[in-house]
Amino acid sequence: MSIKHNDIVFSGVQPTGSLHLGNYLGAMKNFVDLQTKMTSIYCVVDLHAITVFKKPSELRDNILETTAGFLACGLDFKKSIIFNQSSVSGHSELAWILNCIARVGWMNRMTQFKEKAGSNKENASVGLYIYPNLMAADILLYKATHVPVGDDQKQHLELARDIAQKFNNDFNNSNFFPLPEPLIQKNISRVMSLRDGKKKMSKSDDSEYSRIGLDDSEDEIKKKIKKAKTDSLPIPGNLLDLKNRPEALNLLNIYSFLTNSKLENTLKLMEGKDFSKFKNELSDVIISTICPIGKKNK
Ligand code: AQP
Repeated sequence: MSIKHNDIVFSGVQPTGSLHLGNYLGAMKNFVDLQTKMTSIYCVVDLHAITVFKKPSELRDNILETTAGFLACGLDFKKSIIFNQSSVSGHSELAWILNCIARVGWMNRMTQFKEKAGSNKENASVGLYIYPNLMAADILLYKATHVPVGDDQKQHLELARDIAQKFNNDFNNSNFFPLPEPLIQKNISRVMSLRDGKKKMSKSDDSEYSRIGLDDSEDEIKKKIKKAKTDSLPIPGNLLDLKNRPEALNLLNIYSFLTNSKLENTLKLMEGKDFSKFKNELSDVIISTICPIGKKNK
């Protein structure tokens, strides 16, 4: 990536629960790397968190916990701007203007709304439906050029670009908003649930066993990895044989990313092993990455 002097990075994390391995590998790790390369703005996006009802006391605790998680992961307030979204009224003000730019047809294509609203769309909040416009406002308010996010946010980033482009066209000012570029980790863009390899790891999943929390103890990590869903087949030697084995692929992907090796090389190294042995090694590499963060957070 070539960096220009006026590049600005922006990203946000919802205070909806404790940060997990997916948040860290998909987003936070990139936040930390970028803070020494360009002007960096990171936000705890509490207005996004209230699109689904939250008890005010729980929300307050989660805002503090997410901010502490930012610092424990390595964000440094001397290098990055770190703040809470609702303390800057410009986010909501620009969101309203962008609500008038975005088209209903565009919103109807957003897959995350369909997933989060589930079968009871009529009962979902309007906020959940137009959440991507607030996300566009978060980014465009600072004229950010780069947005580090997990792969699940790619569609929302594309929408932010469409909104910026339409605004620039409507008001005859082709450079008013830059078109923000997503920065998505190449080798691990989406960490999946430990209980279901087709669902992403998520803070709001009912099962604690679906995710590794950044403040989990060594014992908790070992227990969760031991219980992680796999299948009865041993580890294959090539990528093709991982097809239709999403849980196996997820664990092998996490191991490869954390050991800085290509998935193909991990498969060569682990070929023929059964998952119980591999899981011990996986626990060890997760513990050595995650536990130092958890200790800083205490
Ligand atoms: N499983 C994941 N793999 C890779 N990246 C992920 N991110 C989230 N889950 C994964 C990235 O983390 C950043 C912050 O996400 P967020 O907490 O603001 O919202 P989210 O994507 O909705 O995350 P959750 O954990 O699923 O929260 P809930 O359960 O509250 O909806 C984003 O860059 C996201 O891509």
